[in-house]
Amino acid sequence: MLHEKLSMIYDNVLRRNPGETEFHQAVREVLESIGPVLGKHPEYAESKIIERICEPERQIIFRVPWEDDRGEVHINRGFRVEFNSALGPYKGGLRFHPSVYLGIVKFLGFEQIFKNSLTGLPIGGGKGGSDFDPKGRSQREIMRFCQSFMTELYRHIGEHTDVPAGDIGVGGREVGYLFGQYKRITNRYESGVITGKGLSYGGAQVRTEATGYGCAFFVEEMLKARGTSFDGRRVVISGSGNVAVYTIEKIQQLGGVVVACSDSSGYVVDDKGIDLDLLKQVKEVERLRVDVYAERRGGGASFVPARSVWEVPCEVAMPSATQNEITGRDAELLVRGGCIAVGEGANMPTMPEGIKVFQEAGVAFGPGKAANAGGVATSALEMQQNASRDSWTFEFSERRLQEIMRDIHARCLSTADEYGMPGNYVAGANIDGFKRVADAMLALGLI
Ligand code: NDP
Ligand code: 2IT
Repeated sequence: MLHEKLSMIYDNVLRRNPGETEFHQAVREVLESIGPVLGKHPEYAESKIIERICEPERQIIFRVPWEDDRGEVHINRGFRVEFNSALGPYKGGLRFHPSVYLGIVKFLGFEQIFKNSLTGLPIGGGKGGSDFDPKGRSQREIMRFCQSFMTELYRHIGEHTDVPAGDIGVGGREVGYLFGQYKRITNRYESGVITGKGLSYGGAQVRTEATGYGCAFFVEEMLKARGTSFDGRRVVISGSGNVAVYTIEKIQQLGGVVVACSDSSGYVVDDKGIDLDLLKQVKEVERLRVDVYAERRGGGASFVPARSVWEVPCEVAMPSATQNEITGRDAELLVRGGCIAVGEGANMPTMPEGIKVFQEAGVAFGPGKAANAGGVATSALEMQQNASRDSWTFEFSERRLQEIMRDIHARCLSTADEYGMPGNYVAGANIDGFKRVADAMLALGLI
């Protein structure tokens, strides 16, 4: 339930941003958590900090024309929402997926403000992308699209202004093409303008692995807080992209058994545990669908088309595909199947009804803002290395990531305690993330 003042603010957000349902959902979740903060800090309400946070500092929408391999012209739409720069340059990924529209970019940008704040590093919040569908496109088509996208985006970004990275549909290959075009247009080798770069041209160790590894570390902390661990536990993961693959890798190192993963065509179950080398070969190298994994794996592994992976019983669930993929019913199924912990690798993968089911059942629920913050945190470490023209070892970088995830976990718990909601990671993450941004905004005057 919303505090009266917050309810008015929320109604205003609905009125000012019609049709942007994912953005409404993301705002509502934060507003539901911060009621108690307003009681303690009337100065936030007096200076309309919340109304200001809900309004992006700048929103850019642009045309992206490109030609496919047959010479046909296509027009896509590009977006960059520069949401909040109180803590540092706007920072957040780019998503290329046909479902992208302003409401998706704004929900992601809004969440990114609080996530980035939680990392404790000097980064503001932003997000961008396009409704371009990379599926089935050749390497040259992808390159031409990235070049056209950057030909407009370059004027809005910079290492001190706005620093994009990857998200769905944007990985190392796309970041390379984007950076190459930025460098060419500006005639500047400005490494810190984008993160997720390849190791041969300014990328950082562990950035590729960071979101998945970080999410596994976060869930390990939640399990530890309950006196248990991943050891021998049955884990189900959705997706089989960047976040999913490196979540699986770290969970296997921590002793968990990942028995299922998915993509938009369906899911695979492999009770002996996913063969990660095979999964990487099929998904990362050959860019094929998960059914090919089941086919090549043979005995024991099977592919289930067009169904939700959440029907597979598990003790730990790690949604790592997309928003709103766990419904209230999925959550009930998971709880009945013995699920004790959920770590959101994806952004907002659990619907509000699902979160309620998990929390009421006493499941340790790690929201995306906290659990998947390792990706952007390691991006900030990449910016740090670029600024000092240095590069750190894999071991050192992974240690930094683990410390950051432990710190986020501890702050979520202590903030939830302080506000009388022990064990509520959603409240802890939203309140802690909000306070740091709000304090910076107060200090900076009316911005
Ligand atoms: P990838 O593009 O590498 O992988 C996405 C995976 O999710 C694919 O398996 C894809 O299947 C599946 N997927 C995507 N959209 C849908 C959909 N609408 N329905 C069903 N399955 C879908 O992206 P990432 O792994 O980078 O991102 C996954 C999630 O993690 C996103 O929510 C992203 O915002 C979040 N995230 C990513 C970070 C990063 O550093 N990359 C950092 C923090 C969060 P298919 O190929 O069939 O579409
Ligand atoms: O959702 C996210 O945090 C990301 N896609 C990563 C953003 C980044 O700037 O590394």
